[in-house]
Amino acid sequence: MFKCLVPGLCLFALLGACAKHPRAAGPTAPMPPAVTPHPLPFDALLPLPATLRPGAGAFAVGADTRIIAATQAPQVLETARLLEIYIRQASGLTIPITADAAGSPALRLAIDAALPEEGYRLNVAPDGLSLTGGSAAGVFYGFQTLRQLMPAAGEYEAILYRNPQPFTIPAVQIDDAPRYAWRGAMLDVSRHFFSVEDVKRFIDLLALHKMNRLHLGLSNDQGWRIEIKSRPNLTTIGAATEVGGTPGGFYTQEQYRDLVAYAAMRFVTVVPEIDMPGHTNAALASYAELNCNDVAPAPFTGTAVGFSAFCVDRESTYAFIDDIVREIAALTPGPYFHLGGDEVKTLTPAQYTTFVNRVQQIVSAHGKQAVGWDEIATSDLLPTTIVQHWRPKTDLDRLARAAHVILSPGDRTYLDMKYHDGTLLGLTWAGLIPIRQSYDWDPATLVPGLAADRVLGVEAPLWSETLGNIRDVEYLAFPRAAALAEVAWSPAARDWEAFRVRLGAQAPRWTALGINFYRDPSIDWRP
Ligand code: TNX
Repeated sequence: MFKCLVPGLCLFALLGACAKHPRAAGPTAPMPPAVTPHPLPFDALLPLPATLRPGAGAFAVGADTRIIAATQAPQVLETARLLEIYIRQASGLTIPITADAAGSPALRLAIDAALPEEGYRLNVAPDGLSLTGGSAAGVFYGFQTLRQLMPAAGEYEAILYRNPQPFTIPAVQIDDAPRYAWRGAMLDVSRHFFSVEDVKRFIDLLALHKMNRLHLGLSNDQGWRIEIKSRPNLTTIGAATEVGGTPGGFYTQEQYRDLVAYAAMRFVTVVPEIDMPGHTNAALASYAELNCNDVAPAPFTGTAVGFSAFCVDRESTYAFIDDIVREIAALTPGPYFHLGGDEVKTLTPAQYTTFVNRVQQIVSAHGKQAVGWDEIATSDLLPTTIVQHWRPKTDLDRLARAAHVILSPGDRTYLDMKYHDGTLLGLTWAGLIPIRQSYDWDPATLVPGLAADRVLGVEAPLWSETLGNIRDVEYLAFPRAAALAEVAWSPAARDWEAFRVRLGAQAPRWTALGINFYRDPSIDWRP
């Protein structure tokens, strides 16, 4: 029987009583008993849905269950396929996907354009389940919620049971939509390089938490990570290194296209960043003419910042940037191009703003919307340019005048900060960031004077100076990325105690997925 053990969680479900959750009535064909217990099914939802009303009873997934794709939109069929795989892995049952299924209990996927675009309504009752999205994205997010209402065993790729084992999904109605449009993470593939497979896994983990932007740091002092056909030295020279002197790497254009397409299937938009005019040693080492003294510097494998810059007074620098932006824009279906702009210490303010003004024009000429770190707020921003806030206390008055802002305050969202003094990985310049600090804040009131409607959302950057492989990435990202996903998706009210319980409830799923998450001792992780 389902019991409401967490008052905070039941409170948000004001509209419904905590329902009993009896074992579902069996289908007509003889079946083994339902074996999968759902001790606290609604406590496993993260990010928290906007509204949830528990119902009575449960829907039993059994051998006669069908998935109905009421729309033939390819992306909905893809979600239907994910649902089918999940059920197969959780139960051993192979259930068909059909356009209709008269008489059979069904899981029905549909689109209703009257719902918010990324929103969905999930209705689970003993006689059927319907998941309706405002778009294919909404159906996908509804599936992520449904996934958290099904046994975590479904995350294991090996099929556990040889004999069909039905399970139940508790009756509920969930109406949900994101608070913010921009729910992102940034992965720095420059300081250390991560393979296409690693990045795909990272995308999967973002999508599970309903995040929809992957900002990829594709260049920095220590390495250049994307093939540019008109500038081959960037990969023959610039890509060879990474922090610590281990070999770097790069994505071919074909690999990058594949990555972007993989992300798009999961409703994640890739935001490519080429950081400039600073953080450019890898490019400067590849092409001598980008340096004012025409001397290419040696590759850099340390972690200092602020020492490099393009020769911004030369026309040839802009011809170079035009080549880069043109090629990357052509490979990137998403509307954004991130031009970096942070930590430039060797140019005058006038040189810096002239440069940023010009690069915004190049980005716009290639059909993309510019994004830049918050230093760019000193320039003449185009009406479309997005400013990414990162320095917790610097230039906030200028930031408050920007038209579009992404919030990545270093002291709350920087996934590369240590959790505590003893964390082996990570940095400390923005302080230690325990989970509660990532969770307990409101994007609408963070920057004094910044109108709430100028905040596009939240992004959690993960810089990779100290991260040698994807397991290290996961250790710093989880659980904080999940906390930030909730800050970006869920309504403003925060309930730390209820969140702790829901976070602890992720352990079986995250373990099944093999996530190397930090088991913070203040959280009661479920076995
Ligand atoms: C500052 S955040 C940087 C990066 C570093 C990071 C380390 C930002 C825009 N610039 O170059 O990797 O600190 O936390």
